[in-house]
Amino acid sequence: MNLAEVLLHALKAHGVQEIFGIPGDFALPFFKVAEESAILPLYTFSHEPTVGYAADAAARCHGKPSVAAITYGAGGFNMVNPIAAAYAEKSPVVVISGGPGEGDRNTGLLVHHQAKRLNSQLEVYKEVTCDQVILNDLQRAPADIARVLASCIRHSRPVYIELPRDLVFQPCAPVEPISAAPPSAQQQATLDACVDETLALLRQAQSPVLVVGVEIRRFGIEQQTAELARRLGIPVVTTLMGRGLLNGMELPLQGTYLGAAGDPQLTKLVEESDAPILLGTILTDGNFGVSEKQLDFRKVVLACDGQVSMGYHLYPEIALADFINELNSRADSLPPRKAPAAVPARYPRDLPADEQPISPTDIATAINDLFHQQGPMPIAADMGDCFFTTLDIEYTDLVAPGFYATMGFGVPAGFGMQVASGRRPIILVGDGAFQMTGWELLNAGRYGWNPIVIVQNNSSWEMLRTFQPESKFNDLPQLNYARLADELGGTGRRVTSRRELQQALAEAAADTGRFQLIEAIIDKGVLSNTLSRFVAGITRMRQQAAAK
Ligand code: TPW
Ligand code: MG
Repeated sequence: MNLAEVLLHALKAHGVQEIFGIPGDFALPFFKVAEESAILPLYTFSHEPTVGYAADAAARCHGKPSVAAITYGAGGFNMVNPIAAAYAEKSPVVVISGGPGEGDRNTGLLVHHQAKRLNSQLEVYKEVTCDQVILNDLQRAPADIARVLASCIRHSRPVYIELPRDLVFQPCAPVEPISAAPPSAQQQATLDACVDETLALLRQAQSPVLVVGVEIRRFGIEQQTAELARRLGIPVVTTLMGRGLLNGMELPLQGTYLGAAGDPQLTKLVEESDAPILLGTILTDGNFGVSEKQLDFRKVVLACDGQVSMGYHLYPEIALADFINELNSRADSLPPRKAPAAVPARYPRDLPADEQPISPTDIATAINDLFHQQGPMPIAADMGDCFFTTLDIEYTDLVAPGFYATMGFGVPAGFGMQVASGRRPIILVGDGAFQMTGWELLNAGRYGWNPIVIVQNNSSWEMLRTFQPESKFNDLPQLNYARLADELGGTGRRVTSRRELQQALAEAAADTGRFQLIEAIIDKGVLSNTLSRFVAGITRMRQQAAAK
């Protein structure tokens, strides 16, 4: 086998199911092998950010690494932001970049696409990946590939593999995957001490609460977490990024904690708890910032990033799964508690088919109605009010840049989702975000992807306007997105009333032959319920801060 085939087989053996990419001359040899060997399916796009977002979404969706392949320099630098997003939100994306070969390195000339040094791209990617390698040593390549792919899975974060273009066809030995080592005596002792302290805390606590976050999904331990919640008998909330976790499982789930932007009961439950146990919860301002001051971190047990912290103690090298499993096996030693009943989430239903203008909440309502008629569909959302709109939609598989909050994610993520799940997604996107990556719908037809895309068109960067209403730059140009859809190979419908919205959604759902785009005209200043509360919460906090 040659080096590229060795790499492709190793990817497959590590669970990778597809490659997204855009080639260039440094990457042409790898793409040739990828296409002709057909070891993994290859999907190409128009612009590199889409490659990164699609791989990120696919990885989130099937819980296995996914590949984003690009050329050196112009391609690689173009994809830094999506990989930064994947790093921040813990999505296991394998970046494969073509790279300069030995011959390119020794000419004394600058190589085209070279920014500063030949290794500049590697250096930049070191900031946004958890492991990296340039495969410039054929002897070491199999071990390096094994190490990097193991890191990707262990940390659930992106990794970077650069493939010098002149080594692609060189013979190479196959990769032996690394099997996880059993915990050392030292690690076991750390785990025991950590669980002892957690149980002691729980024994005394008056109002403990489990706050579960996105790592539970990334590491595939939702069942174990649900079991723990039942055994402990304490209420459970999810974070914004963890919304939809534990869906359909039997446990005392209370809802999604949103701080000042959320249900005040839930906010109180978390912020006044004397033992909040945060499992796999990335501490972000989106998750906690709106109320950060209220959460007393001296009382918090935080299990995330492969460690557990508690008050002033830090227990290193504890995998979340091990922590949860150990708690599960020892939870019976605690006095029994009776958790409150699960709070059934309530979502808006039964959109009136009238001539009223459309609000973001109407879009959520129409989608809920559709789900009740024909079953749920997965959703990919962009950043903008469309993201907050999803909070009024029933729990369903959702990918969204909930913490890193990058725009341009929605349409590419919908593709990644459709590839990974084989299901038709709904894509929610604002007009501003659509202007970044909506064009990629051009590529849907050739792969048979048929998402239903809902563009919330307010001719505005409305989310920014809510924070800074005086700025005229938040006005966006007018464009007929529905007509554009027809040009791009789909079917477009522009709707201005709730009646038209309902009808367009029914027609789009019925037409599965090509992608469907519904352009919903929304007046400026009309926000989703959650964004309204978010703005009100932040304004309140700013006023309080100013008054101090
Ligand atoms: C890659 C900053 C956050 S929200 C927003 C901007 C520019 C406006 C979104 O406008 P859109 O949605 O899509 O029309 P809506 O509902 O607010 O009208 N660049 C990137 N990411 C982010 N987050 C920004 C800028 C931003
Ligand atoms: Mg907008």
